[in-house]
Amino acid sequence: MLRLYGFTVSNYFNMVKMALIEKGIDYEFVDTKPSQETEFLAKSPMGKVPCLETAQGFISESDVIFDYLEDLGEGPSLMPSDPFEKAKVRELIKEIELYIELPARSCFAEAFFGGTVSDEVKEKAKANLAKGIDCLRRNGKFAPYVAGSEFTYADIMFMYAVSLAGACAKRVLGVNLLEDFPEARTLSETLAKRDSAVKIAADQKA
Ligand SMILES: N[C@@H](CCC(=O)N[C@@H](CS)C(=O)NCC(=O)O)C(=O)O
Repeated sequence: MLRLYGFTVSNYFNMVKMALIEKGIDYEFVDTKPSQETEFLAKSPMGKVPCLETAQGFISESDVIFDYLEDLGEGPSLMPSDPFEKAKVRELIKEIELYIELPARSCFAEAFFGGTVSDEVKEKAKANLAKGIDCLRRNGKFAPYVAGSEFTYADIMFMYAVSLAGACAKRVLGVNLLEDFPEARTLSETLAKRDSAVKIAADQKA
Protein backbone atom coordinates (compact mmCIF):
# COMPACT_ATOMS: atom_id res chain seq x y z
CA MET A 1 0.00 0.00 0.00
CA LEU A 2 1.11 3.57 -0.67
CA ARG A 3 2.34 5.49 2.38
CA LEU A 4 1.90 9.28 2.52
CA TYR A 5 4.35 11.18 4.74
CA GLY A 6 3.44 14.61 6.06
CA PHE A 7 1.30 16.36 8.64
CA THR A 8 -2.31 17.45 8.64
CA VAL A 9 -1.78 21.22 8.59
CA SER A 10 0.64 21.13 5.66
CA ASN A 11 -1.10 22.52 2.61
CA TYR A 12 1.05 20.47 0.21
CA PHE A 13 0.40 17.30 2.21
CA ASN A 14 -3.32 18.05 1.96
CA MET A 15 -3.05 18.47 -1.81
CA VAL A 16 -1.77 14.92 -2.22
CA LYS A 17 -4.20 13.64 0.39
CA MET A 18 -7.07 15.22 -1.58
CA ALA A 19 -5.85 13.58 -4.79
CA LEU A 20 -5.70 10.17 -3.08
CA ILE A 21 -9.18 10.58 -1.58
CA GLU A 22 -10.67 11.86 -4.85
CA LYS A 23 -9.23 8.88 -6.69
CA GLY A 24 -10.26 6.42 -3.98
CA ILE A 25 -6.72 5.11 -3.62
CA ASP A 26 -5.93 3.48 -0.26
CA TYR A 27 -2.92 4.82 1.57
CA GLU A 28 -1.35 4.78 4.99
CA PHE A 29 -0.67 8.10 6.72
CA VAL A 30 2.79 8.49 8.22
CA ASP A 31 2.74 11.54 10.52
CA THR A 32 6.00 13.28 9.61
CA LYS A 33 7.46 16.78 9.91
CA PRO A 34 9.91 18.21 7.39
CA SER A 35 13.46 17.42 8.45
CA GLN A 36 17.07 17.75 7.39
CA GLU A 37 17.99 14.51 9.17
CA THR A 38 19.92 12.09 6.99
CA GLU A 39 17.32 9.39 7.44
CA PHE A 40 14.48 11.59 6.14
CA LEU A 41 16.59 13.13 3.36
CA ALA A 42 16.96 9.62 1.97
CA LYS A 43 13.20 9.60 1.53
CA SER A 44 12.62 13.23 0.52
CA PRO A 45 15.78 14.77 -0.95
CA MET A 46 14.88 18.36 0.09
CA GLY A 47 13.61 17.24 3.47
CA LYS A 48 10.11 18.49 2.64
CA VAL A 49 6.69 16.92 2.98
CA PRO A 50 4.76 15.40 1.43
CA CYS A 51 6.55 12.40 0.08
CA LEU A 52 4.98 9.20 -1.08
CA GLU A 53 6.38 5.75 -0.47
CA THR A 54 5.63 3.27 -3.22
CA ALA A 55 6.71 -0.35 -3.64
CA GLN A 56 9.55 0.94 -5.83
CA GLY A 57 10.73 3.84 -3.69
CA PHE A 58 9.92 7.40 -2.66
CA ILE A 59 8.52 10.30 -4.68
CA SER A 60 8.41 13.93 -3.60
CA GLU A 61 7.07 17.17 -5.12
CA SER A 62 3.30 17.29 -5.08
CA ASP A 63 2.73 17.86 -8.80
CA VAL A 64 5.01 14.95 -9.61
CA ILE A 65 3.05 12.79 -7.18
CA PHE A 66 -0.14 13.90 -8.99
CA ASP A 67 1.32 12.63 -12.26
CA TYR A 68 2.32 9.34 -10.62
CA LEU A 69 -1.16 8.83 -9.17
CA GLU A 70 -2.70 9.60 -12.54
CA ASP A 71 -0.37 7.16 -14.29
CA LEU A 72 -1.52 4.40 -11.91
CA GLY A 73 -4.83 4.60 -13.77
CA GLU A 74 -6.94 4.04 -10.66
CA GLY A 75 -10.13 5.93 -9.87
CA PRO A 76 -11.52 8.92 -11.72
CA SER A 77 -9.13 10.81 -13.93
CA LEU A 78 -8.16 14.25 -12.60
CA MET A 79 -6.23 15.21 -15.73
CA PRO A 80 -7.57 15.75 -19.26
CA SER A 81 -6.34 13.26 -21.86
CA ASP A 82 -5.96 15.87 -24.60
CA PRO A 83 -2.30 16.96 -24.67
CA PHE A 84 -3.09 20.67 -24.93
CA GLU A 85 -5.68 20.60 -22.15
CA LYS A 86 -3.28 18.58 -20.01
CA ALA A 87 -0.56 21.17 -20.58
CA LYS A 88 -2.99 23.92 -19.56
CA VAL A 89 -3.71 22.11 -16.28
CA ARG A 90 0.01 21.76 -15.60
CA GLU A 91 0.54 25.42 -16.53
CA LEU A 92 -2.04 26.49 -13.94
CA ILE A 93 -0.53 24.21 -11.29
CA LYS A 94 2.88 25.71 -11.90
CA GLU A 95 1.65 29.30 -12.00
CA ILE A 96 -0.31 28.91 -8.76
CA GLU A 97 2.64 27.31 -7.00
CA LEU A 98 5.37 29.61 -8.27
CA TYR A 99 3.56 32.93 -8.39
CA ILE A 100 1.02 32.68 -5.55
CA GLU A 101 2.03 29.97 -3.06
CA LEU A 102 5.73 30.78 -2.95
CA PRO A 103 5.50 34.60 -2.59
CA ALA A 104 2.95 34.10 0.19
CA ARG A 105 5.19 31.46 1.80
CA SER A 106 7.93 34.08 2.22
CA CYS A 107 5.65 35.64 4.87
CA PHE A 108 4.39 32.42 6.51
CA ALA A 109 6.82 32.82 9.44
CA GLU A 110 4.99 35.95 10.54
CA ALA A 111 1.52 34.83 9.46
CA PHE A 112 1.45 31.44 11.13
CA PHE A 113 4.54 30.74 13.24
CA GLY A 114 4.98 33.74 15.53
CA GLY A 115 8.03 35.06 13.68
CA THR A 116 8.63 38.32 11.87
CA VAL A 117 9.63 39.11 8.31
CA SER A 118 11.25 42.30 7.09
CA ASP A 119 9.37 45.11 5.35
CA GLU A 120 11.48 44.40 2.29
CA VAL A 121 10.27 40.80 2.12
CA LYS A 122 6.68 41.95 2.66
CA GLU A 123 6.85 44.55 -0.11
CA LYS A 124 8.30 41.99 -2.50
CA ALA A 125 5.65 39.42 -1.54
CA LYS A 126 2.87 41.97 -2.01
CA ALA A 127 4.04 42.93 -5.50
CA ASN A 128 4.62 39.33 -6.56
CA LEU A 129 1.29 38.15 -5.17
CA ALA A 130 -0.51 40.86 -7.12
CA LYS A 131 1.17 39.61 -10.30
CA GLY A 132 0.36 35.98 -9.46
CA ILE A 133 -3.29 36.77 -8.84
CA ASP A 134 -3.47 38.73 -12.11
CA CYS A 135 -1.94 35.74 -13.90
CA LEU A 136 -4.60 33.46 -12.40
CA ARG A 137 -7.31 35.92 -13.40
CA ARG A 138 -6.03 35.89 -16.98
CA ASN A 139 -5.39 32.16 -17.28
CA GLY A 140 -8.00 30.56 -15.04
CA LYS A 141 -11.26 29.48 -16.71
CA PHE A 142 -13.50 29.24 -13.63
CA ALA A 143 -16.06 27.34 -15.70
CA PRO A 144 -16.69 26.40 -12.95
CA TYR A 145 -13.31 24.74 -12.22
CA VAL A 146 -10.06 26.54 -12.61
CA ALA A 147 -9.07 24.77 -15.84
CA GLY A 148 -12.60 24.43 -17.26
CA SER A 149 -15.59 22.18 -16.84
CA GLU A 150 -13.81 19.31 -15.04
CA PHE A 151 -12.29 19.05 -11.58
CA THR A 152 -8.53 18.57 -12.04
CA TYR A 153 -5.27 18.63 -10.10
CA ALA A 154 -5.17 22.38 -10.80
CA ASP A 155 -8.20 22.74 -8.52
CA ILE A 156 -6.38 20.83 -5.82
CA MET A 157 -3.40 23.19 -6.08
CA PHE A 158 -5.81 26.15 -6.15
CA MET A 159 -7.70 24.87 -3.09
CA TYR A 160 -4.69 24.52 -0.79
CA ALA A 161 -2.42 27.24 -2.16
CA VAL A 162 -4.74 30.18 -2.81
CA SER A 163 -6.69 29.87 0.46
CA LEU A 164 -3.53 29.84 2.56
CA ALA A 165 -1.97 32.65 0.52
CA GLY A 166 -5.15 34.65 1.12
CA ALA A 167 -5.03 34.07 4.88
CA CYS A 168 -1.36 35.02 4.93
CA ALA A 169 -1.89 38.16 2.83
CA LYS A 170 -4.70 39.31 5.08
CA ARG A 171 -2.70 38.81 8.28
CA VAL A 172 0.69 40.09 7.21
CA LEU A 173 0.12 42.39 4.27
CA GLY A 174 -3.34 43.72 5.11
CA VAL A 175 -4.46 42.76 1.62
CA ASN A 176 -7.62 40.93 0.55
CA LEU A 177 -6.19 38.86 -2.29
CA LEU A 178 -9.52 37.82 -3.81
CA GLU A 179 -11.37 41.08 -3.22
CA ASP A 180 -11.94 41.78 -6.93
CA PHE A 181 -11.95 38.13 -7.94
CA PRO A 182 -15.46 36.73 -7.36
CA GLU A 183 -14.86 33.72 -9.64
CA ALA A 184 -12.01 32.59 -7.42
CA ARG A 185 -14.03 33.15 -4.25
CA THR A 186 -16.89 31.07 -5.68
CA LEU A 187 -14.54 28.28 -6.69
CA SER A 188 -12.96 28.24 -3.21
CA GLU A 189 -16.42 27.81 -1.70
CA THR A 190 -17.35 25.07 -4.18
CA LEU A 191 -14.15 23.12 -3.57
CA ALA A 192 -14.43 23.41 0.22
CA LYS A 193 -17.74 21.52 0.01
CA ARG A 194 -16.28 18.44 -1.68
CA ASP A 195 -16.29 15.34 0.54
CA SER A 196 -12.51 15.11 0.28
CA ALA A 197 -12.05 18.72 1.44
CA VAL A 198 -14.54 18.30 4.28
CA LYS A 199 -12.66 15.21 5.52
CA ILE A 200 -9.32 16.97 5.27
CA ALA A 201 -10.64 19.98 7.19
CA ALA A 202 -12.01 17.67 9.90
CA ASP A 203 -8.66 15.85 10.19
CA GLN A 204 -6.91 19.20 10.38
CA LYS A 205 -9.17 20.36 13.21
CA ALA A 206 -8.73 17.09 15.10
N1 LIG B 1 7.37 21.96 -3.94
C1 LIG B 1 7.05 21.11 -2.80
C2 LIG B 1 6.79 22.00 -1.60
C3 LIG B 1 6.52 21.20 -0.34
C4 LIG B 1 6.68 22.08 0.89
O1 LIG B 1 7.14 23.23 0.83
N2 LIG B 1 6.29 21.52 2.02
C5 LIG B 1 6.47 22.21 3.28
C6 LIG B 1 5.37 21.83 4.26
S1 LIG B 1 3.84 22.55 3.75
C7 LIG B 1 7.80 21.78 3.87
O2 LIG B 1 8.11 20.61 3.89
N3 LIG B 1 8.57 22.76 4.35
C8 LIG B 1 9.84 22.51 4.98
C9 LIG B 1 10.99 23.11 4.24
O3 LIG B 1 10.77 23.94 3.34
O4 LIG B 1 12.13 22.76 4.54
C10 LIG B 1 5.89 20.20 -3.17
O5 LIG B 1 5.30 20.41 -4.25
O6 LIG B 1 5.57 19.24 -2.46
